[in-house]
Amino acid sequence: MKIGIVCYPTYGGSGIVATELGMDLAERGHEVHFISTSLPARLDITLSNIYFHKVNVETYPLFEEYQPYSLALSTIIVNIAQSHGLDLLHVHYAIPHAYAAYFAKQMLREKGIELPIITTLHGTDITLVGNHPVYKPAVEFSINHSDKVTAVSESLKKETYEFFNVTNEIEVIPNFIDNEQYEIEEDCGCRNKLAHKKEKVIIHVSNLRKVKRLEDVVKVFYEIQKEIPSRLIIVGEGPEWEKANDLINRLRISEKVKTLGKITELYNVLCSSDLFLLLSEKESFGLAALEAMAASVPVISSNAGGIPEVNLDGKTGFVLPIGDVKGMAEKAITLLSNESMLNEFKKNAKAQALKFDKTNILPMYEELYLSVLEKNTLNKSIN
Ligand code: GMT
Repeated sequence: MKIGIVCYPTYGGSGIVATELGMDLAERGHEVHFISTSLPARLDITLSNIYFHKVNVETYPLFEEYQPYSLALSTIIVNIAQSHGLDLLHVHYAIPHAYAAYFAKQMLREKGIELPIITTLHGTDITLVGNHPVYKPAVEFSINHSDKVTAVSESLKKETYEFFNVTNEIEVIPNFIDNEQYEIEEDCGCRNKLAHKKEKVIIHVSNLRKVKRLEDVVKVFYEIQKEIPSRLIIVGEGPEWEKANDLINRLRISEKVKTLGKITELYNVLCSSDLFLLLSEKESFGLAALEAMAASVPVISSNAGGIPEVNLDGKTGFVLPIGDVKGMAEKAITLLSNESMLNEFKKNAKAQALKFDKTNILPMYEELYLSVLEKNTLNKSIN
Protein backbone atom coordinates (compact mmCIF):
# COMPACT_ATOMS: atom_id res chain seq x y z
CA MET A 1 0.00 0.00 0.00
CA LYS A 2 1.00 3.62 -0.47
CA ILE A 3 0.17 5.33 2.79
CA GLY A 4 0.26 9.02 3.66
CA ILE A 5 0.74 9.91 7.33
CA VAL A 6 0.04 13.39 8.69
CA CYS A 7 1.36 14.16 12.17
CA TYR A 8 2.94 16.78 14.38
CA PRO A 9 6.72 16.46 14.31
CA THR A 10 7.18 17.04 18.05
CA TYR A 11 8.14 14.71 20.88
CA GLY A 12 4.45 14.46 21.88
CA GLY A 13 2.82 11.05 21.99
CA SER A 14 0.76 11.46 18.82
CA GLY A 15 3.85 12.23 16.74
CA ILE A 16 5.72 9.31 18.27
CA VAL A 17 2.89 6.85 17.62
CA ALA A 18 2.51 8.07 14.02
CA THR A 19 6.26 7.84 13.43
CA GLU A 20 6.73 4.38 14.91
CA LEU A 21 3.68 3.14 13.01
CA GLY A 22 4.95 4.54 9.71
CA MET A 23 8.45 3.13 10.16
CA ASP A 24 7.06 -0.30 10.93
CA LEU A 25 4.70 -0.21 7.96
CA ALA A 26 7.66 0.69 5.77
CA GLU A 27 9.59 -2.25 7.18
CA ARG A 28 6.64 -4.46 6.21
CA GLY A 29 7.03 -3.30 2.62
CA HIS A 30 4.49 -0.47 2.42
CA GLU A 31 5.48 2.89 0.92
CA VAL A 32 5.02 5.53 3.60
CA HIS A 33 4.84 9.28 3.01
CA PHE A 34 5.15 11.46 6.11
CA ILE A 35 3.60 14.90 5.78
CA SER A 36 4.57 17.29 8.56
CA THR A 37 5.95 20.76 9.25
CA SER A 38 9.41 19.33 9.96
CA LEU A 39 11.06 15.93 10.18
CA PRO A 40 9.26 14.02 12.98
CA ALA A 41 11.48 13.69 16.05
CA ARG A 42 11.90 9.91 15.99
CA LEU A 43 11.77 9.39 12.22
CA ASP A 44 14.71 7.54 10.69
CA ILE A 45 14.57 9.04 7.23
CA THR A 46 17.35 6.74 6.00
CA LEU A 47 15.01 3.72 6.06
CA SER A 48 13.86 2.50 2.69
CA ASN A 49 10.22 3.03 1.69
CA ILE A 50 10.05 6.22 3.80
CA TYR A 51 9.46 9.66 2.29
CA PHE A 52 9.16 13.01 4.02
CA HIS A 53 7.22 15.97 2.67
CA LYS A 54 7.45 19.29 4.47
CA VAL A 55 4.35 21.43 4.85
CA ASN A 56 5.50 24.92 3.94
CA VAL A 57 3.30 27.58 5.40
CA GLU A 58 3.86 30.73 3.38
CA THR A 59 3.99 33.82 5.51
CA TYR A 60 2.39 37.06 4.38
CA PRO A 61 2.08 40.30 6.41
CA LEU A 62 -1.71 40.28 6.06
CA PHE A 63 -1.92 37.02 8.05
CA GLU A 64 0.02 38.59 10.93
CA GLU A 65 0.68 35.79 13.43
CA TYR A 66 -2.02 33.44 12.05
CA GLN A 67 -0.59 31.55 9.11
CA PRO A 68 -3.06 29.31 7.22
CA TYR A 69 -1.55 25.91 8.16
CA SER A 70 -4.73 23.95 7.30
CA LEU A 71 -4.76 25.39 3.79
CA ALA A 72 -1.12 24.59 3.17
CA LEU A 73 -1.67 21.08 4.54
CA SER A 74 -4.70 20.42 2.30
CA THR A 75 -2.70 21.55 -0.71
CA ILE A 76 0.29 19.34 -0.01
CA ILE A 77 -1.98 16.34 0.64
CA VAL A 78 -3.57 16.87 -2.78
CA ASN A 79 -0.14 17.15 -4.42
CA ILE A 80 1.35 14.08 -2.72
CA ALA A 81 -1.76 11.97 -3.26
CA GLN A 82 -1.64 12.81 -6.98
CA SER A 83 2.08 12.55 -7.59
CA HIS A 84 2.67 9.40 -5.52
CA GLY A 85 -0.71 7.74 -6.03
CA LEU A 86 -1.53 7.37 -2.32
CA ASP A 87 -4.00 4.60 -1.49
CA LEU A 88 -5.05 6.21 1.76
CA LEU A 89 -4.23 8.95 4.23
CA HIS A 90 -3.89 8.42 7.98
CA VAL A 91 -4.04 11.62 10.03
CA HIS A 92 -2.94 11.75 13.64
CA TYR A 93 -4.56 14.34 15.94
CA ALA A 94 -7.86 15.73 14.72
CA ILE A 95 -6.95 19.42 14.86
CA PRO A 96 -6.62 20.56 12.16
CA HIS A 97 -5.38 17.44 10.41
CA ALA A 98 -8.73 15.69 9.95
CA TYR A 99 -10.25 18.99 8.78
CA ALA A 100 -7.47 19.66 6.25
CA ALA A 101 -7.70 16.05 5.05
CA TYR A 102 -11.43 16.40 4.41
CA PHE A 103 -10.86 19.39 2.12
CA ALA A 104 -8.01 17.63 0.35
CA LYS A 105 -10.34 14.68 -0.25
CA GLN A 106 -12.95 16.98 -1.82
CA MET A 107 -10.36 18.61 -4.09
CA LEU A 108 -9.09 15.21 -5.19
CA ARG A 109 -12.62 13.99 -5.84
CA GLU A 110 -13.03 16.82 -8.36
CA LYS A 111 -10.04 15.32 -10.15
CA GLY A 112 -11.58 11.83 -10.09
CA ILE A 113 -9.35 10.57 -7.26
CA GLU A 114 -10.83 8.95 -4.16
CA LEU A 115 -8.59 9.22 -1.09
CA PRO A 116 -9.87 7.41 2.02
CA ILE A 117 -9.11 9.24 5.28
CA ILE A 118 -8.39 7.54 8.59
CA THR A 119 -8.34 9.79 11.66
CA THR A 120 -6.71 8.76 14.92
CA LEU A 121 -7.80 10.71 17.98
CA HIS A 122 -5.01 11.05 20.51
CA GLY A 123 -6.35 12.94 23.49
CA THR A 124 -6.18 16.67 23.87
CA ASP A 125 -7.64 17.03 20.35
CA ILE A 126 -10.83 15.79 22.06
CA THR A 127 -10.56 16.36 25.79
CA LEU A 128 -8.96 19.79 25.91
CA VAL A 129 -8.64 21.73 22.67
CA GLY A 130 -11.20 19.95 20.51
CA ASN A 131 -14.23 20.54 22.65
CA HIS A 132 -13.57 24.25 23.02
CA PRO A 133 -16.43 26.14 21.31
CA VAL A 134 -13.89 27.75 18.98
CA TYR A 135 -13.08 24.36 17.41
CA LYS A 136 -15.90 22.00 18.36
CA PRO A 137 -18.13 22.15 15.23
CA ALA A 138 -15.14 21.72 12.91
CA VAL A 139 -13.73 18.81 14.95
CA GLU A 140 -17.14 17.10 15.06
CA PHE A 141 -17.55 17.59 11.32
CA SER A 142 -14.13 16.15 10.50
CA ILE A 143 -14.66 13.12 12.76
CA ASN A 144 -18.00 12.40 11.12
CA HIS A 145 -16.55 12.77 7.62
CA SER A 146 -13.52 10.52 8.07
CA ASP A 147 -13.77 7.11 6.45
CA LYS A 148 -12.57 5.49 9.68
CA VAL A 149 -11.92 6.88 13.13
CA THR A 150 -9.77 5.30 15.80
CA ALA A 151 -9.10 6.29 19.41
CA VAL A 152 -6.12 5.21 21.49
CA SER A 153 -8.17 4.04 24.49
CA GLU A 154 -11.67 3.04 25.52
CA SER A 155 -11.73 6.11 27.75
CA LEU A 156 -11.01 8.45 24.83
CA LYS A 157 -13.67 6.74 22.71
CA LYS A 158 -16.20 7.25 25.51
CA GLU A 159 -15.24 10.89 25.98
CA THR A 160 -15.51 11.54 22.24
CA TYR A 161 -19.06 10.23 22.20
CA GLU A 162 -19.84 12.28 25.30
CA PHE A 163 -18.42 15.59 24.08
CA PHE A 164 -19.41 15.44 20.41
CA ASN A 165 -22.35 14.40 18.34
CA VAL A 166 -20.43 11.65 16.58
CA THR A 167 -22.31 9.48 14.12
CA ASN A 168 -19.25 7.56 12.93
CA GLU A 169 -18.10 4.36 14.61
CA ILE A 170 -14.90 4.74 16.64
CA GLU A 171 -12.57 1.77 16.82
CA VAL A 172 -10.13 1.52 19.71
CA ILE A 173 -6.59 0.70 18.66
CA PRO A 174 -4.38 1.19 21.71
CA ASN A 175 -0.93 2.66 21.55
CA PHE A 176 1.93 0.21 21.22
CA ILE A 177 5.55 -0.27 22.11
CA ASP A 178 8.55 -1.99 20.59
CA ASN A 179 9.60 -4.05 23.59
CA GLU A 180 12.79 -5.18 21.86
CA GLN A 181 14.18 -1.66 22.14
CA TYR A 182 13.96 -1.94 25.91
CA GLU A 183 15.91 -5.15 26.26
CA ILE A 184 18.85 -3.44 27.89
CA GLU A 185 20.89 -4.64 30.86
CA GLU A 186 19.50 -2.98 33.98
CA ASP A 187 22.95 -1.76 34.86
CA CYS A 188 23.75 -0.18 31.51
CA GLY A 189 26.14 2.31 33.07
CA CYS A 190 23.59 5.10 33.11
CA ARG A 191 22.45 4.63 36.70
CA ASN A 192 25.78 5.83 38.13
CA LYS A 193 25.40 9.08 36.23
CA LEU A 194 21.88 9.67 37.48
CA ALA A 195 22.15 8.89 41.18
CA HIS A 196 24.37 7.69 44.00
CA LYS A 197 24.64 3.96 44.51
CA LYS A 198 22.07 3.60 47.28
CA GLU A 199 19.57 6.06 45.87
CA LYS A 200 16.37 5.10 44.06
CA VAL A 201 15.71 6.78 40.73
CA ILE A 202 12.27 8.35 40.30
CA ILE A 203 11.47 9.58 36.80
CA HIS A 204 8.92 11.79 35.06
CA VAL A 205 8.79 12.26 31.29
CA SER A 206 6.42 14.70 29.60
CA ASN A 207 6.05 17.95 27.67
CA LEU A 208 5.74 19.72 31.07
CA ARG A 209 2.38 21.22 30.22
CA LYS A 210 -0.26 22.17 32.79
CA VAL A 211 -2.22 18.91 32.32
CA LYS A 212 0.81 16.95 33.56
CA ARG A 213 0.57 18.51 37.07
CA LEU A 214 4.32 18.87 37.39
CA GLU A 215 4.01 20.48 40.80
CA ASP A 216 2.35 17.29 42.08
CA VAL A 217 5.35 15.36 40.74
CA VAL A 218 7.66 17.60 42.77
CA LYS A 219 5.47 17.36 45.89
CA VAL A 220 5.25 13.56 45.70
CA PHE A 221 9.00 13.34 45.27
CA TYR A 222 9.52 15.71 48.20
CA GLU A 223 7.64 13.24 50.44
CA ILE A 224 9.48 10.23 49.00
CA GLN A 225 12.96 11.64 49.52
CA LYS A 226 12.20 12.31 53.20
CA GLU A 227 11.86 8.54 53.71
CA ILE A 228 13.95 7.00 50.94
CA PRO A 229 17.30 8.16 49.55
CA SER A 230 16.34 9.06 46.02
CA ARG A 231 16.69 11.35 42.99
CA LEU A 232 14.07 12.82 40.70
CA ILE A 233 14.87 12.84 36.99
CA ILE A 234 12.72 15.09 34.82
CA VAL A 235 12.83 14.51 31.07
CA GLY A 236 11.22 16.99 28.68
CA GLU A 237 10.76 20.70 28.25
CA GLY A 238 7.67 22.84 28.60
CA PRO A 239 5.87 25.85 30.00
CA GLU A 240 5.36 24.54 33.55
CA TRP A 241 9.06 24.12 34.27
CA GLU A 242 9.60 27.56 35.82
CA LYS A 243 6.82 27.09 38.37
CA ALA A 244 8.01 23.61 39.24
CA ASN A 245 11.60 24.80 39.55
CA ASP A 246 10.48 27.53 41.90
CA LEU A 247 8.80 24.88 44.07
CA ILE A 248 11.91 22.70 43.94
CA ASN A 249 13.96 25.64 45.24
CA ARG A 250 11.46 26.52 47.94
CA LEU A 251 11.45 22.90 49.14
CA ARG A 252 15.26 22.93 49.06
CA ILE A 253 15.56 19.75 47.02
CA SER A 254 17.34 21.11 43.95
CA GLU A 255 20.40 18.93 44.74
CA LYS A 256 18.21 15.88 44.32
CA VAL A 257 16.51 16.86 41.07
CA LYS A 258 18.14 16.44 37.68
CA THR A 259 16.62 17.71 34.43
CA LEU A 260 17.60 16.12 31.13
CA GLY A 261 15.62 18.27 28.70
CA LYS A 262 14.42 16.70 25.47
CA ILE A 263 16.18 13.43 24.72
CA THR A 264 15.29 10.96 22.00
CA GLU A 265 17.02 7.85 23.31
CA LEU A 266 15.13 7.36 26.53
CA TYR A 267 15.78 3.63 26.90
CA ASN A 268 18.95 3.85 28.95
CA VAL A 269 17.49 6.38 31.37
CA LEU A 270 14.28 4.40 31.81
CA CYS A 271 16.15 1.13 32.27
CA SER A 272 18.07 2.76 35.13
CA SER A 273 14.92 3.97 36.91
CA ASP A 274 12.94 2.48 39.79
CA LEU A 275 9.65 4.34 39.61
CA PHE A 276 7.77 6.44 37.05
CA LEU A 277 5.39 9.24 38.04
CA LEU A 278 2.50 10.18 35.73
CA LEU A 279 0.13 12.37 37.74
CA SER A 280 -1.74 14.12 34.90
CA GLU A 281 -5.22 15.59 35.12
CA LYS A 282 -5.93 14.50 31.55
CA GLU A 283 -4.28 11.60 29.74
CA SER A 284 -6.00 9.62 27.02
CA PHE A 285 -3.51 6.75 27.22
CA GLY A 286 -0.17 7.61 28.80
CA LEU A 287 2.39 6.40 26.27
CA ALA A 288 5.18 7.66 28.52
CA ALA A 289 4.01 5.27 31.25
CA LEU A 290 3.93 2.38 28.79
CA GLU A 291 7.50 3.18 27.72
CA ALA A 292 8.54 3.05 31.37
CA MET A 293 6.76 -0.26 31.87
CA ALA A 294 8.53 -1.70 28.82
CA ALA A 295 11.72 -0.94 30.72
CA SER A 296 10.27 -2.84 33.75
CA VAL A 297 9.58 0.35 35.69
CA PRO A 298 6.41 0.41 37.85
CA VAL A 299 4.20 3.49 37.72
CA ILE A 300 2.49 5.68 40.29
CA SER A 301 -0.24 7.43 38.37
CA SER A 302 -3.41 9.43 38.59
CA ASN A 303 -6.65 7.85 37.42
CA ALA A 304 -7.05 10.32 34.54
CA GLY A 305 -8.63 9.17 31.26
CA GLY A 306 -7.11 6.01 29.83
CA ILE A 307 -4.23 5.63 32.30
CA PRO A 308 -5.98 2.84 34.28
CA GLU A 309 -6.20 0.83 31.03
CA VAL A 310 -2.40 0.84 30.99
CA ASN A 311 -1.26 1.02 34.63
CA LEU A 312 -2.99 -1.69 36.65
CA ASP A 313 -3.66 -0.62 40.24
CA GLY A 314 -1.88 -2.86 42.76
CA LYS A 315 -0.12 -4.80 39.99
CA THR A 316 2.05 -2.68 37.71
CA GLY A 317 1.95 0.27 40.08
CA PHE A 318 -0.68 2.27 41.91
CA VAL A 319 -3.49 4.41 40.54
CA LEU A 320 -4.80 7.26 42.71
CA PRO A 321 -7.27 10.10 42.27
CA ILE A 322 -5.95 13.17 40.45
CA GLY A 323 -4.25 15.47 42.95
CA ASP A 324 -4.04 12.95 45.81
CA VAL A 325 -0.41 13.83 46.49
CA LYS A 326 -0.43 12.32 49.99
CA GLY A 327 -1.83 8.98 48.79
CA MET A 328 0.57 8.88 45.84
CA ALA A 329 3.57 9.53 48.07
CA GLU A 330 2.47 6.87 50.57
CA LYS A 331 2.09 4.24 47.85
CA ALA A 332 5.44 5.19 46.32
CA ILE A 333 7.17 4.84 49.69
CA THR A 334 5.47 1.49 50.36
CA LEU A 335 6.66 0.19 47.01
CA LEU A 336 10.19 1.56 47.14
CA SER A 337 10.81 0.29 50.66
CA ASN A 338 9.73 -3.28 49.91
CA GLU A 339 12.25 -4.93 47.55
CA SER A 340 10.21 -8.07 46.92
CA MET A 341 7.08 -6.04 46.13
CA LEU A 342 9.12 -3.74 43.90
CA ASN A 343 10.56 -6.70 41.98
CA GLU A 344 7.11 -8.23 41.59
CA PHE A 345 5.72 -4.95 40.25
CA LYS A 346 8.68 -4.60 37.87
CA LYS A 347 7.89 -8.02 36.40
CA ASN A 348 4.18 -7.19 36.16
CA ALA A 349 4.98 -3.89 34.44
CA LYS A 350 7.02 -5.69 31.78
CA ALA A 351 4.31 -8.33 31.30
CA GLN A 352 1.72 -5.59 30.81
CA ALA A 353 3.96 -3.77 28.29
CA LEU A 354 4.26 -7.01 26.32
CA LYS A 355 0.49 -7.01 25.83
CA PHE A 356 0.87 -3.67 24.03
CA ASP A 357 3.77 -4.92 21.91
CA LYS A 358 3.75 -3.58 18.38
CA THR A 359 3.46 -7.11 17.01
CA ASN A 360 0.01 -7.33 18.65
CA ILE A 361 -1.24 -3.86 17.76
CA LEU A 362 0.16 -2.95 14.34
CA PRO A 363 -1.75 -5.67 12.45
CA MET A 364 -4.93 -3.94 13.69
CA TYR A 365 -3.99 -0.85 11.67
CA GLU A 366 -3.13 -2.92 8.62
CA GLU A 367 -6.50 -4.68 8.84
CA LEU A 368 -8.24 -1.34 9.21
CA TYR A 369 -6.47 0.00 6.12
CA LEU A 370 -7.47 -3.06 4.11
CA SER A 371 -11.11 -2.77 5.16
CA VAL A 372 -11.14 0.91 4.14
CA LEU A 373 -9.59 0.09 0.77
CA GLU A 374 -12.05 -2.75 0.19
CA LYS A 375 -14.96 -0.43 0.93
CA ASN A 376 -13.49 2.16 -1.41
CA THR A 377 -13.15 -0.36 -4.25
CA LEU A 378 -16.69 -1.56 -3.65
CA ASN A 379 -18.01 2.01 -3.78
CA LYS A 380 -16.12 2.62 -7.03
CA SER A 381 -17.60 -0.47 -8.67
CA ILE A 382 -21.13 0.50 -7.56
CA ASN A 383 -20.74 4.02 -8.95
O1 GMT B 1 0.67 14.21 26.29
C1 GMT B 1 0.61 15.19 25.56
O2 GMT B 1 0.28 16.28 25.94
C2 GMT B 1 0.95 15.01 24.09
C3 GMT B 1 -0.21 14.39 23.39
C4 GMT B 1 -0.03 14.39 21.89
O3 GMT B 1 -1.05 14.51 21.24
O4 GMT B 1 1.04 14.24 21.33
O5 GMT B 1 -0.37 13.07 23.88
C5 GMT B 1 -1.63 12.45 23.70
O6 GMT B 1 -1.44 11.37 22.80
C6 GMT B 1 -0.61 10.31 23.28
C7 GMT B 1 -0.45 9.28 22.18
O7 GMT B 1 -1.67 8.74 21.79
C8 GMT B 1 -1.24 9.72 24.56
O8 GMT B 1 -0.42 8.68 25.06
C9 GMT B 1 -1.36 10.83 25.62
O9 GMT B 1 -2.02 10.29 26.75
C10 GMT B 1 -2.17 11.98 25.06
N1 GMT B 1 -2.11 13.10 26.01
C11 GMT B 1 -3.20 13.56 26.66
O10 GMT B 1 -4.31 13.07 26.54
C12 GMT B 1 -2.96 14.69 27.59
